[in-house]
Amino acid sequence: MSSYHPFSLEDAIAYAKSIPDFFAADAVLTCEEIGDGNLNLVFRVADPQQNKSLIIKQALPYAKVVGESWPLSLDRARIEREALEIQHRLCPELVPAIYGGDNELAITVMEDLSGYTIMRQGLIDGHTYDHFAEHIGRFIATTLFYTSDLGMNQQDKKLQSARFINPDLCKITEDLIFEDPYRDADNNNFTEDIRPEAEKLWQDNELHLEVALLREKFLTRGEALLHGDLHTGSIFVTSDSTKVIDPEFAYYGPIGFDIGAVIANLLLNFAAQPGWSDNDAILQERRTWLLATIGGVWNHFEHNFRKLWDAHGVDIMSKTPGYQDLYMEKVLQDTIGFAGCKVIRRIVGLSHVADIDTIKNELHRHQAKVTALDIGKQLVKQGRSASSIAEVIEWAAAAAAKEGANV
Ligand code: SR1
Ligand code: MG
Repeated sequence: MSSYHPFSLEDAIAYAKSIPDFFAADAVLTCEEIGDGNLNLVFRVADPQQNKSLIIKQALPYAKVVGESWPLSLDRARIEREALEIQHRLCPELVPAIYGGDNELAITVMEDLSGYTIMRQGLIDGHTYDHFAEHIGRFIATTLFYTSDLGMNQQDKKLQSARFINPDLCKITEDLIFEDPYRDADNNNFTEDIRPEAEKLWQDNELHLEVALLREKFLTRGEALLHGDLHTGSIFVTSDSTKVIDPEFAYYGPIGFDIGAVIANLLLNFAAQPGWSDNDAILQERRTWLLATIGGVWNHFEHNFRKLWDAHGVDIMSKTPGYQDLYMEKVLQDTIGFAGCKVIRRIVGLSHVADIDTIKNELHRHQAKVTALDIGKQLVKQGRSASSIAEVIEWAAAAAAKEGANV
């Protein structure tokens, strides 16, 4: 019989005490449940006397955001821990340290990042992070290159991909990102003011064709071990450090999906900024930073990925002149298309973003949704013919220039 049971605060303390060489045997530990995500319990266990703490994350057997009617496999906790271990080995300074875990209890024990801010909240609060593009571009390039057929033994990659079959979490993405927003689905979630825009999405065949092509890539292209849910709520930041958490959606998929996720969430914050900026100068300054950061994320990813390919590529045929350029062009186009899908799902799909939903001013909130949908649709429709990240920046700026005119 399985020993699984959702942890109480006392269970979390008892488990934390069993981690070798962390807390002193006589330490008096405190514990709080701090999980604010859609799926899991998160406990922070601390020894205030010694100023030491750790995090215990436990998967629930269902989606917390919906309830027990939406069962989810506990194996996602193992997948998350193994993905974190690979990512930490490849980018130790960009991923929290893992202290332990238990597959049956569906828990992972890891470094506490209490001194950090969740990037989504940091952006909402008006902060900018000048090292972020370099850090996340390097994280994505390194973790994806070394888990792909370009950077690892191709037979080992096949065996590794078998450890990351993640059907329940992939189905969430397949439904919530690549299907529901494009039909009148029960799980959709939007305010009535946005219904006309949602209905346009349901009837837009040109859009549906591009989404079907992107969905096919998500379903079939096992290019690299993705993080799988790389939004700004999965990234902790300080002014000079970045840590990526929460890869429970990890699976072997198309490289552009992770880069697209980061860019989509920067664009969602871009669309939201009139609701958070006190005056036009601040608005322009923040939006300029967001657009520069979008360019920087792609450019740092591309630079690092090409450098790794040239120096450490394991596939002889991939050295064929011209192949790398074609490959990078495909990744750019996928990135843009996936980013568009990820923007659209956060406006009409089940799960939204605080950047937009917590804007107090109703008109600003409505405008942010309209701007985001405008950008998202453009990205999906134009992604397949794009040749530069500068086009994304132009489309976002053009959508912002229309604000007020199309609400
Ligand atoms: C039912 S889970 C909803 C969303 O939360 C996660 O962070 C993923 O983005 C997922 O799509
Ligand atoms: Mg998450």
